[in-house]
Amino acid sequence: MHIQPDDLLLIIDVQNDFCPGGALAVADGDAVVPVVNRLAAHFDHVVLTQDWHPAGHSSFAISHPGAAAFSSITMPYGPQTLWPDHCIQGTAGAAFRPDLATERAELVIRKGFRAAIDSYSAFFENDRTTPTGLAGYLRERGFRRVVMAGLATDFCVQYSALDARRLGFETAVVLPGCRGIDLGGSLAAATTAMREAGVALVEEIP
Ligand code: VGL
Ligand code: ZN
Repeated sequence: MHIQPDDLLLIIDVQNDFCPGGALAVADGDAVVPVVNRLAAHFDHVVLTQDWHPAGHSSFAISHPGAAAFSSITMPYGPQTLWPDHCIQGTAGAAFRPDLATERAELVIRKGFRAAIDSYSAFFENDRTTPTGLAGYLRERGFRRVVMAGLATDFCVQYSALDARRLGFETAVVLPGCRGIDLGGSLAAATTAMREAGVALVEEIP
């Protein structure tokens, strides 16, 4: 692994609700934990994201009477997939997986905390303009490359990786450390979009 001092590992949403048994379980989601832990041991700098919704969040199907989970609606900021209730602030489902090595994280970015808007990306909410503050943090600290892994490949990892590229960071996604939800072909579409945007999709740290 050729890790430089200005490389950052960004670990996306490795939380109980996205793992088997959780409210929005990603198939085999817990399999990312040993991969991510091994990565974290090699990086000088690690940041975590945590999906962190208030109860009744507008991305929850239950907030839209008659709408089914995994269907799509149009919100003022654009299309939004509706999800089962998940990652509700302070619940066990929102906690990091107990076996995730969190101790070396220098920052935890919480996202999705505004009731009226979802946030897949670690950088911008789903209107693609409201910042989380992470870009400023990375720039101020002088990071050049962002290496990502976590859950889910086709939602929060993809959106974060596309935004990192848009912001001018060299960006890599370590695929063995990711698992996808795959709604209607979203996993293949995400892979294509990331590749076309110049995200390095890698098996190991290049
Ligand atoms: C995510 C759906 C809803 C993710 C978060 O972490 O990919 N997906 N909230
Ligand atoms: Zn969410």
